[in-house]
Amino acid sequence: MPDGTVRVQAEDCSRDGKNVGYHDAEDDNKGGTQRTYEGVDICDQNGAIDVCWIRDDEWMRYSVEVPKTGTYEVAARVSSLYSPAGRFTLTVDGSRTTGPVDVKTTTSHDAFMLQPLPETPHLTRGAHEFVVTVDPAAYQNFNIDYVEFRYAGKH
Ligand SMILES: [Ca+2]
Ligand SMILES: [Ca+2]
Repeated sequence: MPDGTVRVQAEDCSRDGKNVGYHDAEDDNKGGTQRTYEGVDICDQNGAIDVCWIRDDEWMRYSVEVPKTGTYEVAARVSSLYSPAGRFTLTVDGSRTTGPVDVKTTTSHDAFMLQPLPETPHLTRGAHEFVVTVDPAAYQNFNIDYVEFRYAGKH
């Protein structure tokens, strides 16, 4: 990874429990991988551990530590055999929203692609929080492996 790039694994969303760390449509982990004691759905797709079974108005909360102050390009590694595949927004520190992002088909749930997000948030060095929220009005059937923050300069 280039210097200044941070990856946040989708399956590592907050462990503060349902409706605090995440919201999921059902209380069981339909993917059956990791965290089988709670409702966030985690799959193992040919070695990519991801959040799967994404539906309705689900969301996941994350923390991220960025190494330096500046502008960050944000991208999500996603997969779906459907088109449309889904739509989500990413909100940093409770207020700055990027998206909505229409997930592009990757031809298979096992074929992941890094999809860039439209905005480049300015972040100060240190800890931040972000939430990935899927659009309840859109058809949702995609998987997410990780979100990547790539340092893009000081401006
Ligand atoms: Ca789900
Ligand atoms: Ca992952």
